[in-house]
Amino acid sequence: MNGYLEALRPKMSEKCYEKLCAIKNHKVYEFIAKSSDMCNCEKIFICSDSAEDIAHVRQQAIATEEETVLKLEGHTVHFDGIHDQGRDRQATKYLVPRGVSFSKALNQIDRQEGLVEAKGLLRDSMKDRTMIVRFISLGPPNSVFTILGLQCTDSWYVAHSEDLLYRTGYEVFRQSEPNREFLRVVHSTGKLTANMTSAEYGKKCIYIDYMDSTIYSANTQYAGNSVGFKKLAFRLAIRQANYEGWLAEHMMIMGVHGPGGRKTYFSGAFPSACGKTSTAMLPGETIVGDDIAYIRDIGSVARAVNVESGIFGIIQDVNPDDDALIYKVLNSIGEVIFSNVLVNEGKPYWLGMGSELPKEGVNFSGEWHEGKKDENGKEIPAAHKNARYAVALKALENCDPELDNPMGVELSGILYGGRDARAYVPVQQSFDWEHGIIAYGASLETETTFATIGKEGVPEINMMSTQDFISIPLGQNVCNNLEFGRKLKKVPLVFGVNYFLRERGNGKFLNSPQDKHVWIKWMELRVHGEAGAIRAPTGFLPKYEDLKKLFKRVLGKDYSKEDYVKQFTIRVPENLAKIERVQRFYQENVSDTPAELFEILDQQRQRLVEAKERFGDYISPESFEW
Ligand code: SPV
Ligand code: MN
Repeated sequence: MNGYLEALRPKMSEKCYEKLCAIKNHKVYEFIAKSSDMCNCEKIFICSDSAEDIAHVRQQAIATEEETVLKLEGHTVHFDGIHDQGRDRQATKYLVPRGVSFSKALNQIDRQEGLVEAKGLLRDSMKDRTMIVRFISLGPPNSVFTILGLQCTDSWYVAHSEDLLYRTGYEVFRQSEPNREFLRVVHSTGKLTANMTSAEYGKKCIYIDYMDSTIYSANTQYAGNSVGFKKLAFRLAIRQANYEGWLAEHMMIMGVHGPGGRKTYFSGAFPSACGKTSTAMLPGETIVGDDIAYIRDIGSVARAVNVESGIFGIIQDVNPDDDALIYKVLNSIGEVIFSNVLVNEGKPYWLGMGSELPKEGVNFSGEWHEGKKDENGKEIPAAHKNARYAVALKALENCDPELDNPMGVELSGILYGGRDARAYVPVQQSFDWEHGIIAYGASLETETTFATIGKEGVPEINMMSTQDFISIPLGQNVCNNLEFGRKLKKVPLVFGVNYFLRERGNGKFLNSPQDKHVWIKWMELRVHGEAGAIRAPTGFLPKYEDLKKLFKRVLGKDYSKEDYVKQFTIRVPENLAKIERVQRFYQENVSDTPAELFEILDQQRQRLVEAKERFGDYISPESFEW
């Protein structure tokens, strides 16, 4: 008899014990037993993913008041604490063994010290509570992409969210060989307030122990910090990908529908709240995933899967005009967990939903009325900007049929986009793989958003949009990306996009949110060699005539030459300043930066300087067209 199993038995029903015994992996028993011991839970619930177990999880989330039922069937709402409304960068740290050097830009703590702290915070955290055990398959099960995950949590809301967002994994664990590896997460919301939110937010800790493939999360409920398979397991997957020669990326995946019924797949990396989900959701296209992709070289072709099977999306600005598809789902019967919205008479409301909001209700601050102030005298909005919805992808009519293809989908293009008010044009194509990875991916600059706790609008470098999740030396990450493409026979085209370019002088956005649809259609044509381009110093730019046709066809809009010139003018001083900032970031923070990064940026600088000598500081795209 296994000692761990024996130790766990008194905390479980006979049924749960049987479910656990059916998994023949003693490391599973060991992790559950150690978590149970540390957290001192009263009971353990093993979720086998049967309809009955899944219903039980949902029902418990409601019974414990972590979620409240809304009017429409299948809808519930969950609130996180007022100080727990986004990913917490300060509280998220890598446990780094003594003597190992990690890039300065990564938040880290000595491993031993961090383990003592995390375990101290989790000690006795589940006294009088049930610990829920969930098994998950990251990526389609039984495929070369599959990574298994196991989470122990005391939050029924977290366990319920995992249902909507991930592929179930109990059966995969059951059928796996006894020594199958898996990622481990132990999470506790910690002490609770009367509103069922984490009370001790000052003691929040999200520690990543990559030596043991384990994540410790305490005193938080916000899904990005607590749903282990979202950004927590992602950090470990990036490390595994590094050793095994594939890529784990913060990318959406979508099928773009082109002429003659063809479908071409793209993946795209954007920092949080920079248009990733809305790109993947463009009407008329199909979505494979909106947040995390694993990409492998299979037969010298880049193939990608969605790690998840649902969306934990930002609800702000989801309205019938800008996001019709998801708006419909959020207003239909079916399972949805809303978080941090405003609730009034059983109905959820959010900012930018396209209709008026009630003047009172319940929100993340508790009972709310218009004009209510927080502890610093600041007015509390009706709903949080980072309010979200969780839905299964299969609930969407635009879900791509290849979602569960164990071989993934073939990527023909990859895009990188940030919140860049000043420099980059709305869309451009790189000269080659290396140029794209360095000038668009590694140089991705953005402004901080409400998706992470802290000040908004602070410009920063966010390499490949994975800066918050990279768990290997940053230079190594750049090398891995460079290497990956070099080995492919069919190299995806690389594009840089920028939905946030502002007009010089008046600061107005130069594009509407719908314009991204034109850019993606242009990329699709480029993949098939059906659109021309202009060779500018920063990449290939679209030609006016092609965009004009696309604006008409896709959006029914007339696209003026004047708008084109404003949007696609190469701003030399801004581009040179950007290169300076990127170089400085790597020089100061990333000791293992590959020389190639500096070379490619130097070449770009050179091209810009030469163009400036010929044409001046601000160069119309048409100057390059000959
Ligand atoms: C993001 O912030 O990038 C998200 C949401 O996708 S979460 O990671 O869950 O915070
Ligand atoms: Mn994300």
